[in-house]
Amino acid sequence: MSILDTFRSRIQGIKSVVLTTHVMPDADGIGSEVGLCLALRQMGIKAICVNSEPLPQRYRYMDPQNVIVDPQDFNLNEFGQVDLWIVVDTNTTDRVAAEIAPHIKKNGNVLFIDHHPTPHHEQWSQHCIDTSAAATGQLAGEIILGLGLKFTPEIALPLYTAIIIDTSSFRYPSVSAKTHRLVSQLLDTGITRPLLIMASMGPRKWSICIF
Ligand SMILES: [Mn+2]
Repeated sequence: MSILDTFRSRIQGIKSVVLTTHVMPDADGIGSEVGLCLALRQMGIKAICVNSEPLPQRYRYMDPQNVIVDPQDFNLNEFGQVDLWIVVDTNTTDRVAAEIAPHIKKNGNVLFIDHHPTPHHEQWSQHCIDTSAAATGQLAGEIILGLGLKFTPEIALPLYTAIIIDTSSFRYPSVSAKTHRLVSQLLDTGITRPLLIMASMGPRKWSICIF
């Protein structure tokens, strides 16, 4: 079953999703969960992200709608039933924060979206895992397009950041034509690339850029 078909089948008929990522969230984890969360909301699904650590200052711009909450602010009773947990950029609850992992295990309905190898080969078909993808953000973007949803700037910016940081600005061999095709559609939303790079990577001295 393709990743898109797997995702589609897992969200079929569901009303609520909680997303999270690995401990010490990086740009790929944050970007993928925010992009998917906003896309799921476009579909009328109640969605929120729960991270155990606050967003680093340099990544705050990736979540202008504050879809990420910390576990203290996430009241399961208030949120109601969780139909599905989505974990991005890792494929094991061992790498999910200790405050969050028990909720996922207790619920049991979990979908991993990831590009890292996993020892649990038998579970690959049940999850959205593609080790050839340059970033989880690439997988998330391809899923969103595959569902027929439109990229908004608020979806595109975190996904673009995820890809650019995880590929170290398109330097790794995992970057493919598919990566660039997706990125072109992200940029078509009008997101501002130079500001983004400055905001996420910090200032660079000209000497570093030139030499
Ligand atoms: Mn990644």
